[in-house]
Amino acid sequence: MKNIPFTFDLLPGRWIPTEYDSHLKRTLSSMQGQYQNASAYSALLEQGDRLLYEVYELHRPQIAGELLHGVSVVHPGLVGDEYFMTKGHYHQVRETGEVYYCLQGQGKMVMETEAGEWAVEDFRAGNVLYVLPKWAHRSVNTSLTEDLIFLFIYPGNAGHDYATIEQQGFRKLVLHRAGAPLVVDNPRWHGPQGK
Ligand code: PAN
Ligand code: ZN
Repeated sequence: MKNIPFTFDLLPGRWIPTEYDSHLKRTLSSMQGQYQNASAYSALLEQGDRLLYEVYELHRPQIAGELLHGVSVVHPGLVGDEYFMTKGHYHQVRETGEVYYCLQGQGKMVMETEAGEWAVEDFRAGNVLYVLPKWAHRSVNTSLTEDLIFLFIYPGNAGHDYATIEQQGFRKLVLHRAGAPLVVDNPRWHGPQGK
């Protein structure tokens, strides 16, 4: 971690920061229970623990005032008819938002709140997506051939709550139907009290 002002480059066509402190790789086995089609999930896992997405982060202190940032790459693929996607999370400190800037590819950001609202917005190269405070968010790559790549920036004190989504899932799923993404209700979604 640097303690003087610094720059790095994001180069079109490569889009991996020229400097980063950590490189996280998430594979299929870390998504147990998140895909609707459990038998498709098991069958794919038997063929190998596929790499679903990668996160390149620049480390900063995890305190209010700092801005944590980096680049994520969600690879293309399907589990049954559900696209490769990130785990998704709420921020531990609910009153913290996040800015996403799509560098390459296409996808959907699936979002919802604990108050019952939901939204699904497009990722397309060059667009900026603002995730409001209190909204859980998951990035879905809806291309079957190209990586979805984006820059993210969020407050240093945000923290991550993965457990809520691991337990209840998202209200909406994005499926590959008739050659295109389709947003449908998640039949297995249940709220905090099983609602
Ligand atoms: C992003 C995400 C990143 C990976 O940096 O953490 O894209 O997704 P998951 O955290 O859901 O695995 C972000 O939203 N940070 O707050
Ligand atoms: Zn986030």
